[in-house]
Amino acid sequence: MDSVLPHRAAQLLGAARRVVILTGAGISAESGVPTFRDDLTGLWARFDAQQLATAEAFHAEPDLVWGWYEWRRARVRRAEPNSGHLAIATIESRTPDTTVITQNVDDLHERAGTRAAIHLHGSLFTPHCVTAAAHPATFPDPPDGEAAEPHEGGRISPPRCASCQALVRPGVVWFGEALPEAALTTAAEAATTCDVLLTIGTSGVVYPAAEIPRIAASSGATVIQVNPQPTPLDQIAAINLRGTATQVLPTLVAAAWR
Ligand code: BJW
Repeated sequence: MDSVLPHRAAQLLGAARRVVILTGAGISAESGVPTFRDDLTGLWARFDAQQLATAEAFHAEPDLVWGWYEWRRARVRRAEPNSGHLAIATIESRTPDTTVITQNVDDLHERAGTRAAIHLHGSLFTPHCVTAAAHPATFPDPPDGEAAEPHEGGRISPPRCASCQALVRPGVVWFGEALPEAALTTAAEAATTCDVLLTIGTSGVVYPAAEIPRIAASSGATVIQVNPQPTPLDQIAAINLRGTATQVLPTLVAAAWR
């Protein structure tokens, strides 16, 4: 991490009245939740996440796709928020006009104390049936413990909707599907009016989420990026902090409110 820019980033963050924080899979990586564009591990390495996360894949092979999501749901239940998630909750407590927007389908922001994260891509924990009515589905959590988890690469039949008997699908947004309208509108409005936007752990290649930092930059906000790797957002970020979420965020927050 550059030694001058973190100081400037901390000054800007500490002085900001309105903050937007956009997170991607990288914020949860150090909690043991794999990022989306890393290679899948073990048996899942035979598949491409971008191909599994589609309605077409679910309709063609519902057991395969549901099995993948059940495996991920169990893995997230076992994960704990990391110091990056906790630092974000601290920013909210210091700057009440903070909006946390996440592309993640896990619940680690909530478990770290974030009050109302906007989930642009839905949640692993809100399955619903495939019909237009989208009846919510409830079914038991998988049993606790790694040994009891759905096994990697395993196929599991999705349940049927209690109301209409249609297949139940994960409550996430797949490619080609519309994002929840209210969530997207609120996120875009917050980006238009913030002083500082922190973008953390996202590759910045999936739209319309990748538009959010661009909206903030073109509305006059300072964009600060936290990512160990370069991304297309480097060009619009005023400050690029090259490090992982747990390396950068606790230090940044401590320096902002020293
Ligand atoms: C660390 C780290 C550490 C690692 N610390 N950092 C404009 C242009 C081009 C295409 C489009 C466009 N507008 C729309 C599109 C099409 C498409 C799209 O964007 N395609 C592109 C890929 C080309 N978008 C859509 O289809 C969207 N829908 C849509 O536009 O609908 C229009 C419509 C309107 C009205 C009616 C109908 C339709 C939907 C997008 C949905 C995305 N869904 C997914 C799956 C969710 C469910 C699931 O999880 O299974 O969301 S795809 C996947 O990508 C997932 C993620 O949320 C999303 C973003 O990924 P993310 O979070 O950035 O993760 P990674 O893995 O890519 O990156 C991790 C980063 O972390 C890396 O940079 C690492 O370096 C970093 N990192 N360790 C900090 N410790």
